[in-house]
Amino acid sequence: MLRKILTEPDPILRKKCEPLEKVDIDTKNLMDDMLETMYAAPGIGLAAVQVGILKRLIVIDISKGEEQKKPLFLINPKIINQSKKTSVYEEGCLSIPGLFAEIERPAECILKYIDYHGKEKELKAEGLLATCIQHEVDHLNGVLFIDYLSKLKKDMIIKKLVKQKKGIERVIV
Ligand code: GNR
Ligand code: NI
Repeated sequence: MLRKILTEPDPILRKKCEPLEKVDIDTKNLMDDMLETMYAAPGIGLAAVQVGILKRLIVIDISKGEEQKKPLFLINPKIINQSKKTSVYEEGCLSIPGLFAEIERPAECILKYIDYHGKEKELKAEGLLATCIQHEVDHLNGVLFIDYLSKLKKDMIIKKLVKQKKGIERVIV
């Protein structure tokens, strides 16, 4: 089932998400819905909070169009190490449609998480995957990529988004 993706500024996107206690059928249903919603968007990652569920749950798939799909389900992810070396990617977010900005983050990270089957796993990520994981883990803590921009830029962006939501297309003075 497709779920509705919340967009900024929505106060839910700023809440801290709670860990899951168990991986049950409801969790799996939600993760399946999240993956379907992410593919349909289309996007390469989605956190549960983006569909209004305040749980520490992420789906990711960075495979390209032609390639075999490679979905990753990350439950209660915990970044246990981040490299000193950084990298810059142009990021977008399904909760801030149409906005893209270059963001600098640690180039590599090591992650502990629980997988779709409830098993504890560890993953070392680099490149786009590392960036995507960090972008998604930020969502679980109420952080959006625009938070890394200057206050001036961020304020401008939020003002525009508020106007868009109110349906104001032009402001004439
Ligand atoms: O689809 C997405 N693309 C993307 C590109 C660069 C860095 C991060 C991302 S994640 C984003 C989907 C999304 O909003 N996930 O929360
Ligand atoms: Ni996002």
